[in-house]
Formats: sequence, C-alpha cells, structure tokens
Amino acid sequence: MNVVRSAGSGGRRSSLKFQNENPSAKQLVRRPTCTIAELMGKTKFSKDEICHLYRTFKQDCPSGEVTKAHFASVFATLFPSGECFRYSVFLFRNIDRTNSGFIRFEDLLVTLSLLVHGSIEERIGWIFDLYDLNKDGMLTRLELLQMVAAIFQLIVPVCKLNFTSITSAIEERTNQLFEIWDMHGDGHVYKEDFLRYCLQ
Ligand SMILES: [Ca+2]
Repeated sequence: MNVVRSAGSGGRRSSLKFQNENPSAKQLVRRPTCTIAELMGKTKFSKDEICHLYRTFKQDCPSGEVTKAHFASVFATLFPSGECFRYSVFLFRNIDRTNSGFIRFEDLLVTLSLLVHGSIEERIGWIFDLYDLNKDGMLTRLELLQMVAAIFQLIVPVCKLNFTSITSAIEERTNQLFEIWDMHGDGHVYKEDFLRYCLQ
C-alpha cells in the first residue's frame, strides 16, 4: 500500500513512492499530506534522504503519526534520570505547529531540516518559538520560568531535591535571563532582541 501519492507535478508521476513497510498491517495509517516533491521544496533533504527518513519514521511509528504520549515516552529514554514530560510537551508543541495533537512525518521533516540545514538565525528562532509557549511572538517571564523549570527537571527530578533550594535556583536563573533579554523593560522579550543577544 502506498503511504503517500507519488511525487511529481503537472500530472507527471515519479516512480519514487513512500512504501508501507508492512502491507498486511490493518491499523489506520495516516498518509503524509505532501508529495515527496513538495517535501523536497519545503526542506533541504534529497529524495533519497526523505525516503530513508520515512522508512525510519515508519519503523518507530507505523500509524504515521506521533501522539504526545508516544513522543514523551521516546524522549524519556534520552533523560532516564530526569522528569522530561513537561519539556517533551513543549517540544511537541513546537513541532506540531498546526496544533493538530499529532506529529506527522512532514512536521518532523520540516523541523529536522531547519535544525540540521537551517541558518543560525533560523535555529535560534526555532529555540525562541520553543520558549514562546503560547506562540504569540513574545516571551513573558512566566513562560521563561516554565521553560527553565522544565530544563532543570530534565537533569534531576525536583522531587529528589530540596524543594525550596531548587525553586529558588529556578527563580534566580529565570530572573537573570529575563533581565538580560527584556531589553525594552516592558515585561516582554521580543524575537529580534533574542536573536540579537544570541548572535552577539
Ligand atoms: Ca508568548
């Protein structure tokens, strides 16, 4: 069973197709919404790279979409001693930019292309968007506090530390960063200021 229609335009079909690794699978498979040609246009990956990445994706995710819980379980293997659920949710939101509740192959590919092949400005911008939890283009102190706390928890679960001291450390780090990044003193960090700071 083809997972996605052949790449090509103007009615001309390419011989390159995404293939289902398990044709007998009876579960519902979500097809990518883009052709390979469209994915090549959206990313900096070649046909061969896209097909290789798709095969890998299908092995890990035969249904063709990643749920928040699945994403968190995979991410947890990277930080076995920490509590990474909160951070993984933030990451998930930054990859699932249509807020569909699922990460599909094309979402992952676009993100991967940006992080691997994007300019330094694009990569820093992606980090800003990760921190910008409500995606309104500005960071508030509360958003930064939540992100700093999530990063702390990646290393060591807060429950295993002195709660008062770790809370103070999170607050202190948040205040330090926010004071630097809030260049206009209006309680918001703007993307252009964040980029300027990171590039200096
Ligand atoms: Ca925001």
